Amino acid sequence: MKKIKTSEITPEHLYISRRRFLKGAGALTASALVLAACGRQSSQVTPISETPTTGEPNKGEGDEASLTDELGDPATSYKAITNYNDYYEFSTGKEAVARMAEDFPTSPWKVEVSGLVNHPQTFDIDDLRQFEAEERIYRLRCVEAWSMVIPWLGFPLARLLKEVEPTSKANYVKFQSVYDPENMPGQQTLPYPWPYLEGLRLDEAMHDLTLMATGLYGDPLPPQNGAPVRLVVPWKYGFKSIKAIVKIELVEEMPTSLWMAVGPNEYGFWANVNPEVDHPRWSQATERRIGESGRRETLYFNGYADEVSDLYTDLDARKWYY
Ligand SMILES: Nc1nc2c(c(=O)[nH]1)N[C@H]1C(S)=C(S)[C@@H](COP(=O)(O)O)O[C@H]1N2
Ligand SMILES: [Mo]
Repeated sequence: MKKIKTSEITPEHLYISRRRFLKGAGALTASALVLAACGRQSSQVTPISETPTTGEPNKGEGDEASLTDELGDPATSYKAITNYNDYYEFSTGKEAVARMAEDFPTSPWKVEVSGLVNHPQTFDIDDLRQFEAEERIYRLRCVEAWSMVIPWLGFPLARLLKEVEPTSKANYVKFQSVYDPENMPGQQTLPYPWPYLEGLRLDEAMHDLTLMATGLYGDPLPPQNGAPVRLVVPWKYGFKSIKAIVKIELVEEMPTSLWMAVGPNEYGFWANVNPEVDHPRWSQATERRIGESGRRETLYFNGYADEVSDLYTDLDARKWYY
């Protein structure tokens, strides 16, 4: 296997923005949620309770360049992040999702955490908002070879898992999205084994980069991006970052994700971004960064190799993907 150099560990502060938000981030209020669901005009944006040290998050056209990831690449515009979405519960049309998800009810909402844990617990979404939210500016690399830079607001999944205490038998974490065909037209029309399921190995789930995201650009997550809470695993292809989570289960065996059930040769369990392992139907060597012209080279582990490659010393390089 080709070993990735881990000599230069990226200090945490390079990928964690210095902007921190108060417990229960005041942004996540019912009124802000309503605004997020009613379309966005800058005059309507509810200010967050604690003003970020870098000033109000930039969501206006053209202002986003002031926000960058740790590689210096500008955050993708709020408009693109919220209007170009993969969310098959609504539609396969990326530009149709935002409108179709507009009225999707995300409150009340509960997340059940169960399985091989000492303290199973069902969290109300408001309880989850008590986990101190921080801003993480991550690259998102879709398996279809487009990418974005997204300023999430959220908390490391590890914090939640520590509260429920996985037992020694727990090897994997299984995530389940909401099943709500009445409000999700794709669940009626698309022939997939709903609900959307995903999984991580326990050490991947406990990694500090693995985020439970509740917000975007300092505001609550809009429905099309997975409100009220979704996973973000930035070194894996985007389909691992499951939206609208209602259940998290600690299990012994590797779970079968929706995409493994649908196309095991195309969308495997590991799905680590790897420019050297092509998708059976297209190259993964380069990608199209939304908002840019031309293509850019895809990075090993989507640019997070220094942080995560040690998790995979036992895995064959090809398995990074499959
Ligand atoms: N429940 C659910 N989660 C999902 C998906 C989906 O169709 N349903 N699509 C995935 C894919 S393929 C990608 S690339 C990302 C896109 O996230 P974004 O729309 O917030 O950019 O969400 C992932 N999470
Ligand atoms: Mo995707």
